[in-house]
Amino acid sequence: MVVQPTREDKFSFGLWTVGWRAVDPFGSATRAPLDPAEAVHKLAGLGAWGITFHDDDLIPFGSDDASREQHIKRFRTALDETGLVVPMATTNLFGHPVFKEGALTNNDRDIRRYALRKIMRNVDLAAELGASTYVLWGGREGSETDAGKDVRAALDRYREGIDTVAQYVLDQGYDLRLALEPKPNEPRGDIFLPTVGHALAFIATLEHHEMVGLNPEVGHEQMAGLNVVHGIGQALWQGKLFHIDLNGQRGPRYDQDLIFGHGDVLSSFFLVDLLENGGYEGPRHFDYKPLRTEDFDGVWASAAANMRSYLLLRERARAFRADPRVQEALAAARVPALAEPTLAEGERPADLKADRSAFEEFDPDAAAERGYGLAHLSQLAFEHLLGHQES
Ligand code: GLT
Ligand code: MN
Ligand code: MN
Repeated sequence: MVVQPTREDKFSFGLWTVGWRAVDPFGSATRAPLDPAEAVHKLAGLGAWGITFHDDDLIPFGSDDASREQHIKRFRTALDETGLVVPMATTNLFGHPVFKEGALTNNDRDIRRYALRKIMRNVDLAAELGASTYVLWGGREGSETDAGKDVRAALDRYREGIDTVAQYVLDQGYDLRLALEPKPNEPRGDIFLPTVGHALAFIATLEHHEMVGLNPEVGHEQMAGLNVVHGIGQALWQGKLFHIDLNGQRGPRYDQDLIFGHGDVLSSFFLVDLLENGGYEGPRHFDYKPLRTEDFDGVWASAAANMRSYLLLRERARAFRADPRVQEALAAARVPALAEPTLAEGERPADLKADRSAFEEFDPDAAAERGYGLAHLSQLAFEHLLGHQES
């Protein structure tokens, strides 16, 4: 099988991913800056479909209006030359020291107002470039000490901030939806909206909740020790999977941003299976960091690797679903039966109470003897993942 991504696969990359210069808390950059126009050309050449950016990735912080226009123009030209699209954009609300205590939840009101203006300016650019999703990752929204932050007031301000951005989008008539990205920690000791679940609960309180969803990141859920397939499954179930950041992570530790598939492989397999069969039609966006050891050849090899991982996992997931032994095992485990409502149509609680077969005549000990065959089923998944099919 030849593994070659195409535009139809909807693979996209953040400018900050391939452009990461590999500065870490212990060492300086190992790579030179990457020209955004070159990133566009290289990614298009590898078969990617889209590119995303923070305002400051494209236009260095503090640029005057004339050079801002120049940067945008160069980028636009590269997009036109390659046909790459901009499906999503976001704001850097974490890099500059002004955001050290937060952006939308900073204790200082003037900084919160500045953060909103910074978002609004890049929302304009996102709309101009045709983006349909605007991501908000609150990396600096949080604290290291519980003494210095009133959590309830912070959530009031967070809600006010998101409501204000949503209102701005509506007032401008932009065709944009907002996607919040949860993360448990790093760079803050503890970040607000740490998981998919926290973010979903928060969104329900928003004025324009219908236009706000999620951009979950694989590694961020795993940093919290959670099952990312369940988190993303719930986001899908609630109609809130607006976008996704695919990458790899090895359990609860610092944010590794590994190549997709290079963390928990089995979980990546089930995640691809879910995305492909769960009705998600948005971008397959990679938010990873090329290893610090790599030169630019390694950067492009790693960008290609993300797409290859996805395509290979998709292939394996398809083979898994198509295998008659798997279908048999799924039926034996009664997986399809879970789709059947527990109560009959029109059945009331009183009817259930009157159904003697459900309780008085039900034999729990006999029912407890049924096996589900999950050892067999999960081994079939594992073997398909390894490319093995019993002949
Ligand atoms: C930052 C973070 C990512 C977010 C980006 C969006 S920036 O690199 O680690 O997870 O998706 O702001
Ligand atoms: Mn990350
Ligand atoms: Mn991310």
